[in-house]
Amino acid sequence: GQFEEMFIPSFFAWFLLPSAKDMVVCKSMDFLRTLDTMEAFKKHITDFSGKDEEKEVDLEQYFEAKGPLHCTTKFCDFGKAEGAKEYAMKPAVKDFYGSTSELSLTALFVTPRTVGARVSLTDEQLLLWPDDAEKEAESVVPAASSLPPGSRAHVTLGCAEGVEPVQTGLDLLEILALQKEGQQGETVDEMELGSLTYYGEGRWLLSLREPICTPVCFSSYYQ
Ligand code: 2AM
Repeated sequence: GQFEEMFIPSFFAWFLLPSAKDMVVCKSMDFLRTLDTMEAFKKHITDFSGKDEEKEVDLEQYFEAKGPLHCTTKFCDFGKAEGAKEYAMKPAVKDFYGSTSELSLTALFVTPRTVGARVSLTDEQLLLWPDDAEKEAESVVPAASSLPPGSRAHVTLGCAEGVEPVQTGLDLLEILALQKEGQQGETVDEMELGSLTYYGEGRWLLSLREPICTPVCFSSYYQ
């Protein structure tokens, strides 16, 4: 019949509930505001300003937030993405659809392209994580497929002008790949929120002392 064909969404995700969204935005804005006034950041300002060493960078203005805050599980592109239909039909996806849980944000990161939060998934949440999410990034981040499942999980908090949100997960994987290779980065500061490390080329990671826990609903987006 006419209702049998399943309409596959743009993407499946855990969506932050409205009550939690403001708190997360607030904390990330606080972080950006602190970061761009730090001497360590100013030392590497050309990562963000291009050649101009004198230029001030206002990170709050630099990034633009887009759409509802969420952690994508599977980008489906209305069924056009590889594995979209298989994912939509997974028993776990049906079982958990519309259910609420808590996401644990364990780090904030900034690059010249994106700002995001790293998400540490629970074993139950990993049931909704696609097997090939990390491997799909291999052409951009060669070491991605050797990272554990869920490594790519993140919330995009903002993108620089002209940058698509898919970049945020790739930026996170790049930092995790550097860590795995044994690059310690340069721990620049103990901030109130946690310890801040610089990985070169404008890549900053703040490991949160206390994870930010936020209520979410597993659902999908059709626009
Ligand atoms: P995001 O998960 O980093 O925010 C719609 O474009 C959503 O799907 C965005 O949230 C975006 O990035 C994510 N997205 C877009 N293209 C993607 C891709 N090729 N792989 C994974 N996620 C993608």
